[in-house]
Amino acid sequence: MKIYDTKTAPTPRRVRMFLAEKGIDVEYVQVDIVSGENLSPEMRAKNPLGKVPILELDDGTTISESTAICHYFEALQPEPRLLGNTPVEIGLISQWQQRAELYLFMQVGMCFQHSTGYFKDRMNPVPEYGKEAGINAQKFLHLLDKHLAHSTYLAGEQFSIADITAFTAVDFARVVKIRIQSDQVHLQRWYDAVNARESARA
Ligand SMILES: N[C@@H](CCC(=O)N[C@@H](CS)C(=O)NCC(=O)O)C(=O)O
Repeated sequence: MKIYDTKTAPTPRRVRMFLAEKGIDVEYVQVDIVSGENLSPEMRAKNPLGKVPILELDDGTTISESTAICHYFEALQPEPRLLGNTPVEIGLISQWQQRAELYLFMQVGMCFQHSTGYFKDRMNPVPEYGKEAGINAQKFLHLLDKHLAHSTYLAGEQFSIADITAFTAVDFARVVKIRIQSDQVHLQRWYDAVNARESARA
């Protein structure tokens, strides 16, 4: 199996970090998204949306969408569990994963794409939308800081996929000058703990 990856992009990093937590080694094939290699007919045959990451199995099956790839690997090798074990864990992790995805990761991504014009060769950037998305991301960081005052990780005492999604979003947010504020001490404590994990280097 192999994963089509872009080392500098935040979404594929989520999968690399997930696999590093599980100790799973996979062959990575680098795709140059700046030049649009991801939009070639060959890559669109693997993912019609023309996005990375893409997991390609030995029988040719392709799975894209980073969380779907993570679900595949959790089923293949359940331990250490990053999607939860008990019904309550699964529910809470899924809740925080979706919140981190929709209200943080996506907002940071929209802020980046619409305020920098990085992909202006393939989309129509709307700077006002980018600005609003950045404000939304900052609001969610504020909410997370309050939540993390009484929770070790996003979904409780257990590190999970939700932490990976939020952590990679916070790191990438620096590109658009969104940073953890000096008074967000609980968020900073959580960030430092996740950043100290070996998987954060993946
Ligand atoms: N929802 C998708 C998002 C994938 C995505 O947007 N990937 C970006 C890199 S972070 C990409 O391939 N961008 C290239 C482009 O839009 O042309 C996932 O979770 O995998």
